[in-house]
Amino acid sequence: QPLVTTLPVGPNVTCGTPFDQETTVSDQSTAETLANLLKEDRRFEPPAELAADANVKANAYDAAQADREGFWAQQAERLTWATKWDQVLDWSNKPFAKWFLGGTINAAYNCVDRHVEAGRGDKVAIHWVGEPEGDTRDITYAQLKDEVSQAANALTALGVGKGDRVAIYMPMIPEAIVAMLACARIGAPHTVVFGGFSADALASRIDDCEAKVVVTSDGGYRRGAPSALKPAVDEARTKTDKIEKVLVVRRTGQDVAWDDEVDVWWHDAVGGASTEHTPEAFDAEHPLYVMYTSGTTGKPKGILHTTGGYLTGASYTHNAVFDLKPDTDVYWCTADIGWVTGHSYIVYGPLANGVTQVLYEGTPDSPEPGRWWKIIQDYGVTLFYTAPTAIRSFMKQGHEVPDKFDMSSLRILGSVGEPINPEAYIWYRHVIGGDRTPIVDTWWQTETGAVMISPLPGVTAGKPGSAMTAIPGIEADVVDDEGNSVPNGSGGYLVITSPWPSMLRTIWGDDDRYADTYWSRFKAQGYYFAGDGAKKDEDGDIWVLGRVDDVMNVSGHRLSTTEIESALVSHPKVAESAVVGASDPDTGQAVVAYVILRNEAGDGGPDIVKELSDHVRKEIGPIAKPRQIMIVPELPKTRSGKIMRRLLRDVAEGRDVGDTQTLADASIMDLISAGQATST
Ligand code: 6R9
Repeated sequence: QPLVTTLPVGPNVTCGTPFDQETTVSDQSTAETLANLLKEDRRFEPPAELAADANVKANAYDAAQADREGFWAQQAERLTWATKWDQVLDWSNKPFAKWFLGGTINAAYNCVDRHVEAGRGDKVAIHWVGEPEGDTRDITYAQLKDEVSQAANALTALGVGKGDRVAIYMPMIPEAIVAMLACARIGAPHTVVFGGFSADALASRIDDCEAKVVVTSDGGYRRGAPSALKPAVDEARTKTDKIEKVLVVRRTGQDVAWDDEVDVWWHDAVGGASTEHTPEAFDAEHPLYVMYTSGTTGKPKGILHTTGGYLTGASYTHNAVFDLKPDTDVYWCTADIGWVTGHSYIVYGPLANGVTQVLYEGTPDSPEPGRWWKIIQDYGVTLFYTAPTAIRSFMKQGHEVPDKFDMSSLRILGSVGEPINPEAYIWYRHVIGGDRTPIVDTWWQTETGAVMISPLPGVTAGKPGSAMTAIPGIEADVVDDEGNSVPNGSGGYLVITSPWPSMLRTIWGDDDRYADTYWSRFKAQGYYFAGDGAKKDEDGDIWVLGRVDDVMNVSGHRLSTTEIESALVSHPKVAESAVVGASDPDTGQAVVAYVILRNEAGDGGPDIVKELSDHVRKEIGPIAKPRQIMIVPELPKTRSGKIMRRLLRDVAEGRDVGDTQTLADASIMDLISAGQATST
């Protein structure tokens, strides 16, 4: 079946209208659209060899459905428990779940010690690659165990006890992982704050979860130069009085201000500590970490994950989705540990599974544009996990850069963070994966803790742009306003219909906000509301369309920003685009597109705006034609790489651009506002 690119919704009809109402869009464009979409109707079957030897086969879906709790109990057996649970799930106090009741476990023991005890101490856990060339370190599981034990002893000596919160504000160096595991080992929930966040953002998070110790470093390397971190912690200390001690790793050797009462060098405190440390077993529901994420209001939400269920989810999904073969695979996830992807798919999932992985400190194109591909070549990376925004920026540079490297070791490619447009998917598969590698487009959230919807590389015939179906053990659906499952061919809201082990347990300190944000929208059904729009295609496969606030309603037609962006990016002159719905007196909302051209397209020529507008009309239909197209040099992104559509909407609607605190480079907004003046 062709991919349906416009949600089939007619005037005055909300989500969930059956596909046959598409007939309300009755002009020549429908035929045109379908013709174009047929071109996109590609499927990629799993390679036969991979399918034959896959960790998870097709029968897992039915088995999990037949006995969901039994299935999860089986997955929990991947871990080593000090005491086995006596009840898998307690869902009597909805929406507050408890998993593996009565079980006790230590997450750090599972990520480190047990591999050493099993005779794999000499196996490399981390191939660390610093940004300065040649600055590398290989760390075995035995060495990791010693360092984590030392750090656990050092944190204890600094007064950190079970239940105390520790903030971690670090570059991508091994000590960041050591610090996280040391916290887990002593039962002190960590809150990792991305190193790109400002002192204000750091202070407000520390304040909210009352972290008494901060682990940081003097700095890290970014774009060929040392960039400082410690000064932001010093500044944060002027904004919150919660911080008692600051543990500082010396990474760059740059000068740092020093307060003898508070600051402690890592190499003194950790370096001087004993490598003997006995991990304590904690209750399965003991808090493991708090990860802050932005919500619809200004105040970030502290998403709480607990120990047993979270680790079960991270370990199982990492094994299933990447078809992990721990003895032979070399895994690399390019996320920063400051985001949930770094937590679940650099630290907890991969280390619980005992893999060898690459950890890279710096920027993708430093000192040269092919740095990432060189790392894949040098370390023989087999499993690679990154984000569409990175893929699109590599597309901009052209395939000549990756073509210079031997990446034949790769066997599976992953994508996460936003919908991957078919153009990027095809480029990723072809240029990076040599047309051999399945792509797993993994949909999940900080809140879900682990992947929820994804192809399975040995089972699923992937469709470019679709996250496909919920993985075994997870039950997801697309529902209409009333919470009814929509028929195939229709769009609606993405929900998860039953609890899962790695689900968030609450928002730190705010149970009401937790219940309200995620469980009130479909309270009658008891569904988790993800905040994303999605559609089911004619096969019932799921296409995630983006946040529901990014879904536009133009003249009663529901359009996805992602779909129009995807259409724009499929034009040969376009490198990247962002689309927003701006309020419009005639049509309710109107489509406004911001476009970055490819280098080789120059300024695009005199008719570029018309050309692109016609292209969107041709790809999707006249309804999707942008009211305005602005050619811009950059797009405003959060530090995790998500396009800040709110700011673009402000520009499109002629408002002052408000708070840009989480913007990676605030000067971009000036460029865009200036660009608007010349292109409208
Ligand atoms: C893991 C992570 C969550 C939001 C989520 C959705 C978007 C993530 C996606 C995707 C389409 C995918 N998202 N993965 N959309 N396809 N494969 O990114 O967590 O930072 O909390 O973001 O990201 O909109 O709701 P988080």
